[in-house]
Amino acid sequence: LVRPFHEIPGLWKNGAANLYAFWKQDGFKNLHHIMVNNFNKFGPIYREKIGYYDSVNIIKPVDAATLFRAEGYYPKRLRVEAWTSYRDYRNRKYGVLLKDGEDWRSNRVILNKEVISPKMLGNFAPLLDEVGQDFVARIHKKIERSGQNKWTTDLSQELFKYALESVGSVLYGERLGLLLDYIDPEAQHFIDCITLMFKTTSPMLYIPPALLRTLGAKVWRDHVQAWDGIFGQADRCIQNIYRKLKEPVQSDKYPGVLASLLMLDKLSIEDIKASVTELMAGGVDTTSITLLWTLYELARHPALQEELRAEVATARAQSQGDLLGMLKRIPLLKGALKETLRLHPVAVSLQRYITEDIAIQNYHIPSGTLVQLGLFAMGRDPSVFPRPEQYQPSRWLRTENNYFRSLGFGFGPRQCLGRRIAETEMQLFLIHMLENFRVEKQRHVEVRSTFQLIVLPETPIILTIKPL
Ligand code: HEM
Ligand code: 2DC
Repeated sequence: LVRPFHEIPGLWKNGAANLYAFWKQDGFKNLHHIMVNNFNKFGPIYREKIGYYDSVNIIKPVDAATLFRAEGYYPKRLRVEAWTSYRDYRNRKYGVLLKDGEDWRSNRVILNKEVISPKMLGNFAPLLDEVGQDFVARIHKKIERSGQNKWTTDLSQELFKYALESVGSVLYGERLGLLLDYIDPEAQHFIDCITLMFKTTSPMLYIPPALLRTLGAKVWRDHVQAWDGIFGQADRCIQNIYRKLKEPVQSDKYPGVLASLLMLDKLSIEDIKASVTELMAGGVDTTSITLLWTLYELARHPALQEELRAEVATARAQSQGDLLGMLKRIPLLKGALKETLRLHPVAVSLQRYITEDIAIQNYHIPSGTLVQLGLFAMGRDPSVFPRPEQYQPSRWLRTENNYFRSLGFGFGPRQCLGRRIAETEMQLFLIHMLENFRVEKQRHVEVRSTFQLIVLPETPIILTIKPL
């Protein structure tokens, strides 16, 4: 017997009161921890309304499977009003991240071929490999300059540059120059704007941006400034490529995602610009923070670090210079990245508006409901991952146990468009780092995380990098 929707446990009757309680618990920064507490309190399904944000929350892999079966032909996730409001305010088009329905689907199908198709890896990998090589050369230089044969630092700024240089080289087919000694201040400004954009988004998940705009609230003004900086820099990069395409000299080397889309001529220029801007902005904090967490875990697990180094050395030797061949021989390193995203997912949740009635945990859920899979909470649920507190990349090698558990990039046709770029970029980064350096950590204190739309380290992660 399936129980009715209104019997789902949770706090959903008074959105305003819940928003107040949420704010008192510092919820804007702790969404992921609050979700864990809610699952502990209410069980594997609960309903919640905070401000105007009303959802049903689930945590089990089988329930995730039910959710994604009901996502329909045009999967729709939670609309981030702050992001759409900015575009409406500045009269800019939505890219694939914010589009819905047929407009989303027709754009996404074309972008898939140029961005996430496995065929593109042969084009992307050499570009990303070069950036990885330049990164280790830069670190060697920093170590030399320190005069101590090691470098102790918070790597996050370096990783932001690495990530932007990587996504830039794939999108534009040329280097932005972020790993040089003197970098373009506008590129640095772009990086700062992305961080500010994410940070100012989270309060606006619960308080409508239209209201904040009317009130002239600082958070809205900062958000507009951040996106202005992002679009300004992306426009300059796009214009630059657009101008070059009009010149006659052309070579047969891969020209990058943007030039390929322009030459393909299947999307309008405005649509291309909108999605390329989203790809550029989406490609910085996501991969860099995941890499930072991975280095942190490797520093805390020296034996595992050596095991990975050995795997990489074998893969390098066996693949004999074939880059894609090498990437097929590093299952444990891929497991490490999955393990990082399990404990430190970029996205606290995955969400869909379901397009048919379903039953989850024996409750009826009507079509149209926003259902969220608590990704952060699932990664730490001991009934889903035995000994969840332990960082164990080898758990991913037993693929028979992985049913609806590896969801860091989302699922299905609406999953992360940057997934292949991100995976390749992160794998190559770790390969080069492991081949060149040992990463260590001073004191073994647990670094907590904070929610600024994405999950970030709450305090700086200080690592010591030593040449091998
Ligand atoms: C969407 C995670 C890196 C661009 C998403 C989603 C997740 C995600 C969970 C939502 C998927 C869903 O709803 O099923 C990640 C993680 C990354 C990463 C964990 C790295 C560790 C990137 C990069 C780019 C990117 C490097 C750009 C190059 C996008 C875009 C979407 C998206 C454009 C929206 C796709 C759509 O709505 O059709 N990402 N992402 N992401 N991501 Fe990523
Ligand atoms: C944040 O409750 C928490 O990949 C909300 O590269 C629900 C929610 C909705 C959409 C999610 C967002 C969360 C986290 C950040 C995500 C975003 C969809 C895409 C975005 C997961 C879970 C991200 C980081 C994109 C961002 C691209 C953008 C900068 C142009």
